[in-house]
Amino acid sequence: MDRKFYTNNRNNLLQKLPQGSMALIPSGAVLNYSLDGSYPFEINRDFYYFTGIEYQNMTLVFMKYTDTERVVLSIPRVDPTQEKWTGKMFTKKECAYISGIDEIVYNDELDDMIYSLMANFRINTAYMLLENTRKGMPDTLNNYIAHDYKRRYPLCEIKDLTPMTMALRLVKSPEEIEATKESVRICAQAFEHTMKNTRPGMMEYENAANFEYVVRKNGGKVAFESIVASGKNGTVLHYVTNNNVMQDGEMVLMDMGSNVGHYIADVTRTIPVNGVFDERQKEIYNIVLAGNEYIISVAKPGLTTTQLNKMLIGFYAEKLTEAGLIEEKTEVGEYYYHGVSHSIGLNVHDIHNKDIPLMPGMIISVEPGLYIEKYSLGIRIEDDVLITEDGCEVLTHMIPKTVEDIEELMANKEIE
Ligand SMILES: [Mn+2]
Repeated sequence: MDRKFYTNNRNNLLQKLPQGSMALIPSGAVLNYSLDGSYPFEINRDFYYFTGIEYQNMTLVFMKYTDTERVVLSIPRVDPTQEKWTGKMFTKKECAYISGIDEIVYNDELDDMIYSLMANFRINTAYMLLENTRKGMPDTLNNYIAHDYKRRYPLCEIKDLTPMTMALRLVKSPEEIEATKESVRICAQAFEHTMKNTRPGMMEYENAANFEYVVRKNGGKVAFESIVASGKNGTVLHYVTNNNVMQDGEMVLMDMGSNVGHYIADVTRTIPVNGVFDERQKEIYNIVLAGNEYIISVAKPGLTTTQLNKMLIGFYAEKLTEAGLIEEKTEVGEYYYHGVSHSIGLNVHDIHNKDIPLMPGMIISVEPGLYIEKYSLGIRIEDDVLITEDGCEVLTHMIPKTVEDIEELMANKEIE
C-alpha cells in the first residue's frame, strides 16, 4: 500500500471524530513470556491501518479542536545500543515516508503536548481502544493506557474508539481487496501442496508444516495456529495440538490461514487421509458442501451474518432429517455449534458486528461444518467471499472442494 491509502484512512477517521476530542492508538509492545523470551510481536492492526508502520512503542494521536485537525505520530528516539541488538530503528523521515504523516514527535515529548491541550480544555473526550480481557488475566496494554489517562485527566471522558475504526475497516478498499487476493493465491498454493502430500501414517503437524513451508517461502506468515484435526479431533473446533497420527480411513480437517502483508486468507478443507472418500464420509461431506454453496448463493448486501447462520440452520434441519441424523429440527445444534461467517481483513476474526447488514466490499468467511462424534467425523468447508453489489464473489474458488476435485488432486501425490 502506498501512503495515500493510509492518509485516506486517517482522513476518514478525522471526519468521524467530534470536535473537542482526540483518539489514541498505540502500536503495541513486545511482551515477555518467561525470563528474556518474548512473544512474537504483532502490530496493532488499527495502528497499521492508519500508518503502514510495523514497530513497537509508537503511538498515533488524532486531535480535533477549534478548527484544528491534527495527526501526530509519536516514536521512540533512535538508540544506537539497542540497534546493535534488534536492528535499525525508524527515523522520523522514514516514518513520514511510509505513512505520509508530517507531524512526528518523540515519545518523551508526547505527554507534554497532550497535557497542554487538556489543560486548556481543548479536548474533553479521548477515544481509546478498550478491550475485553480474558477472565482471570491481567489487563491489556490498551486498557492500562486508558486507565492511566482516566487517572491523569479525570475531567476527560474516555470512550471506546473501536466502533469508529470498525466502520472504516469493515468495507475494504480496492487495494485491500487486491492484497487479500494475493494472500489467497499463496494460501491456495499452500493448501494444494498440503493436500497432495497427505497420506496415512503421517502426523497432523506434518500437514501444518507443509502448509507453513509454502506460505513462508512466499514471504507470508501463518495467520493463526494451524488446525490439523484428523478423525474425532475434527469435532473440536479449535484443535491445535496437531500431534496425532492421521489414520487410513479417517478424514482430516485443516483450518489454516495466510497473512501476506497483513491481509488474511482463512480457509478450511476437509479431506480423506487416504485420498478416497468412503460412502458415509461422502454423504456427510456433500451436506456440508451443499450448505457452503447455499450460503454463497444467498449472501448479498442487506443480510446480516446472523441471518445467514439462521438460513444455514434451516437448511441443515432439512438435510440432517433426510439423512436420519436428527428427528427434531432443534437438534441441529448437536452437530453444528458455531457461526457460519466472520469478517476477514487485517485480523482473522476482523472487527465486526453480526447484526450489521452486509455491504459491498466486505470480506467474510462462509464456513459451515458438521461434527459427528459417533462417526469420528468433523467436516468444515470454509471459503472467503467478497460481498458485491448483488451477491458475492468467492475469492478462494481455486482450492479444490468437491469430492471429485479432491480425489483427483490427491491421486497425483507428490511423494511416493
Ligand atoms: Mn474462519
